[in-house]
Amino acid sequence: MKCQRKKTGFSLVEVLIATLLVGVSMVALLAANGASSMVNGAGADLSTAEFLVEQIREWTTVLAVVDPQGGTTTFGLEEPNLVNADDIDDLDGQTFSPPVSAGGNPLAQFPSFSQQVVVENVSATDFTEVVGDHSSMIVRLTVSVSQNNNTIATASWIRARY
Ligand SMILES: [Ca+2]
Ligand SMILES: [Ca+2]
Repeated sequence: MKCQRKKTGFSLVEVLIATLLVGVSMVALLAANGASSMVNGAGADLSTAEFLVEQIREWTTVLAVVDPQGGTTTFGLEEPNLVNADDIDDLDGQTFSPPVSAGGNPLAQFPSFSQQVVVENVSATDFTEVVGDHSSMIVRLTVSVSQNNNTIATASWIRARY
């Protein structure tokens, strides 16, 4: 008499295929997680850069367009140091590394970032046309924020001397 046993469980091939599929899924999940982390990191860096642009914007908001004492005699820093800056062109050509706050104080918590400031007089009819220092009533400020020497945010805005 022949005894027939019913097969139960999985064959070796089925187990190997299932293991392979689980492994491929795990690799895909890890890759997606890594890509997500990189995107989150880039987003955080960009947010920091925008914050640092805003610090310069706030600082210059309270500064005069031309020096309160010297007027248009000098383009650049008339004071002995930046702590005493009192007009916008005092910041021209400055690089702040570590970056500075709206009060001009170093922000040591961002050591890999720096702020570069350019101040230029531009045409009153074309803000993209740079003219001679103090030769127009319009000043354009450009702030670039870099991280490890890579520029990641730039912003320009206009101030008028009226
Ligand atoms: Ca000044
Ligand atoms: Ca000045």
